Amino acid sequence: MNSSEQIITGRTESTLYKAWLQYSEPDSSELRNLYKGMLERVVVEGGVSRIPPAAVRELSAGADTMLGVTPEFMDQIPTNGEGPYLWICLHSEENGYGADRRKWETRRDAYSLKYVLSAKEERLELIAASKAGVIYGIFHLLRGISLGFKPAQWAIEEHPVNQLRMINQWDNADGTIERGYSGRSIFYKDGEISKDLDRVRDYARLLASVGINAISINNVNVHEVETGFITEEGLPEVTRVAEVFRDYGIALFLSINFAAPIAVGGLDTADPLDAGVREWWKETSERIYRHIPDFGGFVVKADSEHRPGPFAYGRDHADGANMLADSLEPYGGLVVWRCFVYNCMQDWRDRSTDRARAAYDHFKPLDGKFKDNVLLQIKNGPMDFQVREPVSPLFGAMRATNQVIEFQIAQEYTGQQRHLCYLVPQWKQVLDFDTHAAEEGKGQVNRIVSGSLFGMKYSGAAAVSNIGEDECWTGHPLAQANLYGYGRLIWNPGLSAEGIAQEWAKLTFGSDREVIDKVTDMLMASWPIYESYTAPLGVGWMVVPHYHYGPDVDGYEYSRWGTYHFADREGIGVDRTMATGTGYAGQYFSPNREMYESLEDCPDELLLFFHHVPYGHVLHSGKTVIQHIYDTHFSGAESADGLRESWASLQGRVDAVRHKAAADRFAEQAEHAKHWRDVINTYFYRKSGVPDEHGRTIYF
Ligand code: GCW
Repeated sequence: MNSSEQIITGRTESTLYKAWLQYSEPDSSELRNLYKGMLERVVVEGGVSRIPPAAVRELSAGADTMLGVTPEFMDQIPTNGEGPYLWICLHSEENGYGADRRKWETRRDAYSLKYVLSAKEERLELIAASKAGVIYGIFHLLRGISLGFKPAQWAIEEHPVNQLRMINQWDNADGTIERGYSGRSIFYKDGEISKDLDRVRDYARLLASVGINAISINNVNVHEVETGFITEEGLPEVTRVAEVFRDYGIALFLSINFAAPIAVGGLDTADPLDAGVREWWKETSERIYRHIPDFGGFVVKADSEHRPGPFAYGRDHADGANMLADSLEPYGGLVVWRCFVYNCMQDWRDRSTDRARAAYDHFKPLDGKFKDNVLLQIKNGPMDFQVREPVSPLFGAMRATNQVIEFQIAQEYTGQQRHLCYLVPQWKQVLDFDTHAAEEGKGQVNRIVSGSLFGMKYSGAAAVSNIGEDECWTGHPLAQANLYGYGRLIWNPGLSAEGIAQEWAKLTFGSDREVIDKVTDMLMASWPIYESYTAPLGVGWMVVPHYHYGPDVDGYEYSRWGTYHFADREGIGVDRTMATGTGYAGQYFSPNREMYESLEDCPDELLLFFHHVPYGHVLHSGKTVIQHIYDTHFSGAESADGLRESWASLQGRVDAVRHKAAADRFAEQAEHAKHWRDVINTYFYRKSGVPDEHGRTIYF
């Protein structure tokens, strides 16, 4: 067995499985020779035992796969003076960043990579502030070699912008995954944690390679078996998973059931102010840390979509979160409390309730009431991961509360990994959005979630994963770009979506320029394409209820979920203005609130999120709303077919297995986009009676 086989513990041979860790060699023979020499001799200051075994394994596997060399690890600089070498130095606590640094300090994860050439020697230096930093540095080194970095490019000083860089699994113990589109869970089988965690280890490698440092391993809707993970019986199994992630510098979190004191604690209440309940959580945290000393903490969905929470006892979210935070505090644990709280039993006849308002209305009044180790996890938009939403107005509204942004890598409403929808441009747009919570140019969402704007103690991002047991992990082979891109973007929100796409394409498919360019273009075009043939102008929903794949324009119209478009024969859209609507626009800071309030200034792509307008309303683009709907749906379906053709043109340039896997998805997308086109166009033609200016086929 060679070292790369030891490390890729799952299916060794498949390009689908290896994702972006293919490790193809650099094109130029000069670079190959340089790096071969460098990776053959690795000097570790203080000895190889100082750096994490995962770093040693990754370096060995990467050097072997990419360059066919086996590194020799040494304690001392070679005295024979011959040839280049890699030098790794891990700062100790004393000469590093101080013994009392916080666990989630971004500087803790810092590293530098520098090329040094002198008369005496030639070496590449990796200096890291922590064990995790060594792992990140090694992955960066391997990535750079594979991307063909020249020596001069190694002048790198890195540390992440966000402390908490988290993944949320919505996996259930029965092996299903809520909103999972890539097969069954890699974590659970038959009601328990999988015996074989090899695949989980390979997942940890993928995550660490893009800088992820935290993972919650069970669904936020916590069912019976998972409620027991925090008991004496459950913890030994959870500990096995924690060990796998610990190796790669990733902290394990659990989603907990707020009613656990009743469900598994034998108490008759879960009231957060009850002394017995508080004591039970204290004992529970103590027990968890006995098994998992570096446990990250709890993720909590409470009083949301029928999950239990503090409301049942007349308490608020701060009471609930702070009780848990008290129990975790002695160990440095965190409570990640989700803000996805709204009335999911709404009456559609009631026009005064607006689901978009809910998170702000619930949480803003509690600003400053949460303990230091509580972080509020806020979905990027006020509704629920639609193809287009405004940014949640909660960002910036709370100045004294730790905040984490929540994205969904899983494409629940964006094609379920059967359609291509590269979401990094959407996330980037959200992070770049200026909330105007601070003076000109300083109120961007990314400054709020990084904690820098308000000087918060904890901060970061979390995202719902898109992986499962599929050979390619993500259903659609190109959906791997979303997982990769999430990690890269939250490590450094300054990166461009296009740069990330290019980097991913090259690492994944090798150095064929045509493949890289075409795949990058396809990724970059994919979100606008998906938007153009689905729900128009920010109105959202229009999907098959519960399932969320495919069009059903009125599917959520008369339901209890608070998700309406109000289309009638005159017009469409939700009036969320302060003047005549639900007042939601008023949750933003000026001048955003005025921009959204005004029919003239509201951006086209969000028009129907904020306003109810007649079909003849003229957009900034110069088109009427109805003609825009027809035009985008015709062109969107055509562009989806264009994606299929672009991919077909790469046949022979991408290996047959991956080509076929993605080609099947593109064929489905092209067909399904036509279905979307026709359902939406017909619906609006029937409602409005306005024909298409260009006389194209609309079925009626
Ligand atoms: O998007 C909705 C999903 C639910 C999910 C919920 C949430 C885990 O449809 O499946 O439940 O959001 O975020 O809690």
